[in-house]
Amino acid sequence: MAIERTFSIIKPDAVSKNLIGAIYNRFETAGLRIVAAKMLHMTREQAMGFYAEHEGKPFYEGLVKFMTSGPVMVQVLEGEDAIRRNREIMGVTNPKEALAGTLRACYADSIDRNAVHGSDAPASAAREIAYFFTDSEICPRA
Ligand code: RTP
Ligand code: MG
Repeated sequence: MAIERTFSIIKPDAVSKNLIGAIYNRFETAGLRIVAAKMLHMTREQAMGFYAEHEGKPFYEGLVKFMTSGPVMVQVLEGEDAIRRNREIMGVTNPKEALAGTLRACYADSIDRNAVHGSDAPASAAREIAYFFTDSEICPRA
Protein backbone atom coordinates (compact mmCIF):
# COMPACT_ATOMS: atom_id res chain seq x y z
CA MET A 1 0.00 0.00 0.00
CA ALA A 2 1.42 3.36 -1.03
CA ILE A 3 1.96 6.30 1.29
CA GLU A 4 -1.01 8.60 0.94
CA ARG A 5 -2.04 12.04 2.24
CA THR A 6 -5.37 13.11 3.61
CA PHE A 7 -6.82 16.36 4.89
CA SER A 8 -8.23 16.66 8.40
CA ILE A 9 -10.04 19.35 10.40
CA ILE A 10 -10.50 19.45 14.15
CA LYS A 11 -13.83 21.29 14.15
CA PRO A 12 -14.80 24.24 16.43
CA ASP A 13 -16.59 22.05 19.00
CA ALA A 14 -13.50 19.89 19.63
CA VAL A 15 -11.09 22.87 19.65
CA SER A 16 -13.35 24.60 22.17
CA LYS A 17 -13.33 21.46 24.35
CA ASN A 18 -9.49 21.50 24.41
CA LEU A 19 -9.22 18.19 22.53
CA ILE A 20 -6.49 19.05 19.98
CA GLY A 21 -3.79 17.07 21.79
CA ALA A 22 -6.04 14.07 22.46
CA ILE A 23 -7.01 13.89 18.78
CA TYR A 24 -3.42 14.35 17.55
CA ASN A 25 -2.41 11.53 19.88
CA ARG A 26 -4.96 9.24 18.20
CA PHE A 27 -3.63 10.09 14.73
CA GLU A 28 -0.04 9.47 15.76
CA THR A 29 -0.81 6.26 17.66
CA ALA A 30 -2.49 4.94 14.52
CA GLY A 31 0.68 5.59 12.49
CA LEU A 32 -0.44 8.78 10.75
CA ARG A 33 2.12 11.59 10.65
CA ILE A 34 1.08 15.25 10.86
CA VAL A 35 3.05 16.82 7.98
CA ALA A 36 1.34 20.25 7.98
CA ALA A 37 -0.89 22.02 10.50
CA LYS A 38 -2.33 25.41 11.40
CA MET A 39 -5.08 27.02 13.44
CA LEU A 40 -7.47 29.36 11.70
CA HIS A 41 -10.92 30.86 12.01
CA MET A 42 -12.67 30.19 8.69
CA THR A 43 -14.49 32.99 6.92
CA ARG A 44 -17.98 32.33 5.63
CA GLU A 45 -16.59 32.30 2.07
CA GLN A 46 -13.92 29.74 2.99
CA ALA A 47 -16.44 27.42 4.65
CA MET A 48 -18.95 27.74 1.79
CA GLY A 49 -16.26 26.88 -0.76
CA PHE A 50 -14.90 24.01 1.30
CA TYR A 51 -18.36 22.39 1.59
CA ALA A 52 -19.56 23.43 -1.91
CA GLU A 53 -20.53 19.80 -2.68
CA HIS A 54 -23.29 20.14 -0.04
CA GLU A 55 -24.72 23.46 -1.30
CA GLY A 56 -28.53 23.29 -1.44
CA LYS A 57 -28.82 20.48 1.13
CA PRO A 58 -30.94 21.19 4.23
CA PHE A 59 -27.96 21.09 6.59
CA TYR A 60 -25.67 23.33 4.47
CA GLU A 61 -26.38 26.71 6.11
CA GLY A 62 -26.08 25.25 9.61
CA LEU A 63 -22.84 23.52 8.63
CA VAL A 64 -21.33 26.79 7.36
CA LYS A 65 -22.44 28.62 10.54
CA PHE A 66 -20.95 25.89 12.74
CA MET A 67 -17.64 25.72 10.86
CA THR A 68 -17.23 29.52 11.20
CA SER A 69 -18.31 29.62 14.87
CA GLY A 70 -14.76 29.38 16.25
CA PRO A 71 -11.19 28.41 15.41
CA VAL A 72 -10.35 25.06 13.83
CA MET A 73 -7.13 23.11 13.41
CA VAL A 74 -6.44 22.01 9.84
CA GLN A 75 -3.81 19.37 9.11
CA VAL A 76 -2.39 17.09 6.46
CA LEU A 77 -1.94 13.49 7.62
CA GLU A 78 0.46 11.17 5.83
CA GLY A 79 0.76 7.39 6.04
CA GLU A 80 -0.20 4.07 4.52
CA ASP A 81 -3.83 4.09 3.42
CA ALA A 82 -4.19 7.45 5.20
CA ILE A 83 -7.60 8.39 3.78
CA ARG A 84 -9.34 5.20 4.87
CA ARG A 85 -7.37 4.92 8.10
CA ASN A 86 -8.35 8.46 9.16
CA ARG A 87 -12.04 7.79 8.36
CA GLU A 88 -11.82 4.66 10.53
CA ILE A 89 -10.32 6.60 13.43
CA MET A 90 -13.03 9.27 13.04
CA GLY A 91 -16.04 6.94 12.90
CA VAL A 92 -19.17 7.60 10.83
CA THR A 93 -20.80 11.05 10.47
CA ASN A 94 -23.48 10.50 13.13
CA PRO A 95 -21.83 9.91 16.53
CA LYS A 96 -24.84 7.84 17.64
CA GLU A 97 -23.88 5.29 14.98
CA ALA A 98 -20.10 5.57 15.32
CA LEU A 99 -18.18 2.55 16.60
CA ALA A 100 -17.07 2.70 20.23
CA GLY A 101 -13.62 4.20 20.59
CA THR A 102 -13.77 6.30 17.42
CA LEU A 103 -13.21 10.07 17.68
CA ARG A 104 -16.83 10.85 16.92
CA ALA A 105 -18.13 8.27 19.41
CA CYS A 106 -15.84 9.71 22.09
CA TYR A 107 -15.98 13.43 21.39
CA ALA A 108 -18.90 14.45 19.11
CA ASP A 109 -22.14 15.90 20.48
CA SER A 110 -24.35 15.32 17.42
CA ILE A 111 -24.30 14.83 13.65
CA ASP A 112 -24.08 18.63 13.30
CA ARG A 113 -21.26 19.06 15.82
CA ASN A 114 -19.15 16.03 15.09
CA ALA A 115 -15.61 16.99 16.15
CA VAL A 116 -13.59 16.13 13.05
CA HIS A 117 -13.54 16.16 9.26
CA GLY A 118 -11.56 13.82 7.03
CA SER A 119 -11.32 13.60 3.24
CA ASP A 120 -13.39 10.77 1.78
CA ALA A 121 -11.41 9.94 -1.43
CA PRO A 122 -8.09 10.71 -3.16
CA ALA A 123 -9.60 13.45 -5.35
CA SER A 124 -11.22 15.25 -2.40
CA ALA A 125 -8.03 14.86 -0.35
CA ALA A 126 -6.00 16.58 -3.08
CA ARG A 127 -8.57 19.37 -3.47
CA GLU A 128 -8.92 19.95 0.27
CA ILE A 129 -5.16 19.94 0.97
CA ALA A 130 -4.64 22.54 -1.79
CA TYR A 131 -7.57 24.58 -0.42
CA PHE A 132 -5.70 25.27 2.83
CA PHE A 133 -1.99 24.59 2.22
CA THR A 134 0.67 25.54 -0.31
CA ASP A 135 3.24 22.88 -1.26
CA SER A 136 5.94 24.63 0.77
CA GLU A 137 3.83 24.41 3.94
CA ILE A 138 3.86 20.58 3.79
CA CYS A 139 6.84 18.83 5.39
CA PRO A 140 7.00 15.15 4.41
CA ARG A 141 8.98 12.93 6.76
CA ALA A 142 11.47 10.20 5.92
P1 RTP B 1 -17.07 15.60 6.98
O1 RTP B 1 -17.15 15.95 5.50
O2 RTP B 1 -17.31 16.77 7.89
O3 RTP B 1 -15.81 14.84 7.29
O4 RTP B 1 -18.22 14.57 7.34
P2 RTP B 1 -18.68 13.31 6.53
O5 RTP B 1 -17.84 13.12 5.29
O6 RTP B 1 -18.76 12.20 7.50
O7 RTP B 1 -20.14 13.74 6.12
P3 RTP B 1 -20.64 14.58 4.84
O8 RTP B 1 -21.73 13.81 4.20
O9 RTP B 1 -19.50 15.05 4.00
O10 RTP B 1 -21.31 15.84 5.53
C1 RTP B 1 -20.55 16.96 5.95
C2 RTP B 1 -21.06 17.40 7.32
O11 RTP B 1 -22.39 17.87 7.18
C3 RTP B 1 -23.15 17.50 8.33
N1 RTP B 1 -24.27 16.67 7.94
N2 RTP B 1 -25.43 16.75 8.49
N3 RTP B 1 -28.14 16.37 9.21
C4 RTP B 1 -27.59 15.62 8.26
O12 RTP B 1 -28.22 14.75 7.67
C5 RTP B 1 -26.22 15.85 7.91
N4 RTP B 1 -25.54 15.19 6.98
C6 RTP B 1 -24.30 15.71 7.01
C7 RTP B 1 -22.25 16.72 9.26
O13 RTP B 1 -21.81 17.60 10.28
C8 RTP B 1 -21.12 16.28 8.35
O14 RTP B 1 -19.92 16.13 9.07
MG1 MG C 1 -17.52 14.67 3.91
